[in-house]
Amino acid sequence: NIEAIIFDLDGVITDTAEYHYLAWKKLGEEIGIPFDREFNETLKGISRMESLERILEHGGRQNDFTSAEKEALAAKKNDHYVQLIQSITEKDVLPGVESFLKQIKEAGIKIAMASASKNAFFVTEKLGLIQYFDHIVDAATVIRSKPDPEVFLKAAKAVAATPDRCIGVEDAAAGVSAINDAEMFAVGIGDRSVLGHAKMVLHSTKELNLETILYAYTK
Ligand code: B16
Ligand code: MG
Repeated sequence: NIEAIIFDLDGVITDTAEYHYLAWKKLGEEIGIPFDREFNETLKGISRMESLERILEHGGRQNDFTSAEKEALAAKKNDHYVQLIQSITEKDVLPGVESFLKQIKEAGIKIAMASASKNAFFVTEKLGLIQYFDHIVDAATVIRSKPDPEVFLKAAKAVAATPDRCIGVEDAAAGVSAINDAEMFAVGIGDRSVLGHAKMVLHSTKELNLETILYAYTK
């Protein structure tokens, strides 16, 4: 029996990727590293500090800043981001997500979140979904980011679920790897060519359905 379903946030529950993009772009312009949407794809699901490192490398400036300066740049990006996410509402929940959460609750299965974002709690509150979650892992307590399974294992532990009785839902390749290494059942949302290592791949959140997923799990 399934004990918990553990969700990623950005790309699964809502599309904050656009806001992350705008915030990084603004910071990039401030330090003379312009980049486009295509490069931004490589930042999805990646933690704040790691994203900054990738941007600096992209601009050939990885050796130009001290670690204190890097902390300040990351904080500045977050200020831009926090400003943008103030306008998030229930309308920003991806299609099919809330009815899926309802199905899980009614089935008596725990719901947890394993996001790399330190703003996950705030965003979930803004989306009006906070009441569905039994636990949201505080990203600040996670030492090793995805693809490491740490965040998913922490989420399972918090809701007293056994990893092999958990389902993880992710939109990023690193996230699917994290779920696999946690020995959970991975459901990927997106492109099969990117998420082929997931046990089940759905094209969009509209296809999220508890019955179908439980069937695939038991098969
Ligand atoms: P923050 P997820 C990730 O969310 C985003 O995809 C990624 O772009 C972002 O850098 C990361 O959270 C950290 O976010 O700066 O708010 O702590 O996909 O793991 O839900
Ligand atoms: Mg994601």
